[in-house]
Parts: sequence; C-alpha cells; structure tokens
Amino acid sequence: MTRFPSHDTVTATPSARRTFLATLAGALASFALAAQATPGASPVVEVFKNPSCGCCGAWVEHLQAAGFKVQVNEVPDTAATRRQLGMPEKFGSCHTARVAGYLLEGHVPAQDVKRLLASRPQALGLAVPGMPVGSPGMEDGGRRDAYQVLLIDRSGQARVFASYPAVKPATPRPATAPGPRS
Ligand SMILES: [Cu+2]
Repeated sequence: MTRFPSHDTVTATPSARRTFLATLAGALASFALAAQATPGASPVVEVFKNPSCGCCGAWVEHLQAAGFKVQVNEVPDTAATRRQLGMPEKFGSCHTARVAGYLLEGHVPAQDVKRLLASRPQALGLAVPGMPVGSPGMEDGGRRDAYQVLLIDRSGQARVFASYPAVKPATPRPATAPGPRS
C-alpha cells in the first residue's frame, strides 16, 4: 500500500510558518522599539514667531514646561512664513511651528502635540486659529473662551482634534458688598 508522500509537506509547512513568525516577531520588536524611542526622544519644535510677540513667547515656555525642546526662529513676517510652510491662511494665528514633519499653528496645547506625535495621523498638522483667550500662552486670570484644536489634512480640510470648553474664573467677592452709589 502506497502512502501519499505527505510527510515532507507536513514538516515543510510548520517550519515555513516558524520562519514567517520569527520574521513577524522581529518586525514587531523593531516597531515596539521605535514606538518606545519616540516619546523619550522629545523631538525639537521649531517655532517661527515675531520678536515682539509676547504670547508666542509664553507658548514657547508652555512647550518647554511640558518637556519639549524648542528652537525659536525670529521672523519679521509670520504670515509669509505660514505661507511658505504651507499652513492655510484661514487657520492662521500668531506663530507657526514645525515638529516631526507636522505643522503647529497658534496656541496648540502641548498635550495635543504629544497625542499627535503618539498617534501620527496622516495630516499637515494642528491649528488653533486666532488667539483664543485661555489657550496656552493666552492665559487671562483663569478665564477661557471655548476653542478647538483642529487637525488639518494635506488638502486643507479640518476636523476637530480636541475641544476645550469655556471656563469662567471664580469671581472673587469684594470684602464689602458694593452698596448703591450715593
Ligand atoms: Cu498668540
């Protein structure tokens, strides 16, 4: 009685599978290493701001306090720089920054920059258009206007990346209640 010569195929398959699995494991290990390396590496944030911009400087300090290395480039015309870097004018704010291939426009909170760098979506970057009161670098006694951090894709489409609700500062009561004016 002849048997099917199945022995070879039976042994070949698991060994091929082992090789594949070993390759896969190796690939996953290098992915894990790369993922681990990213947060510790704290990529440099290149900021383009006008030398006279105070809130831009405050935002730089906010990033540094969050652990980012920041390289400040003083530019006379931030609108021209924004255009050169490719951030659409309609999302414009007072400064533009570049980090790990992304653009950051305006007073983007450091925690959102970290989330961007951890999730690495296909995008141009993040923007906080205008200069909302209460965003990092725009502090005003605990008051915050509601604002959104937008994720801008390469075609200039925006979607909401993070939302910050309005905060009313606790109004300190005057020691004596103001009476009617005489
Ligand atoms: Cu500003």
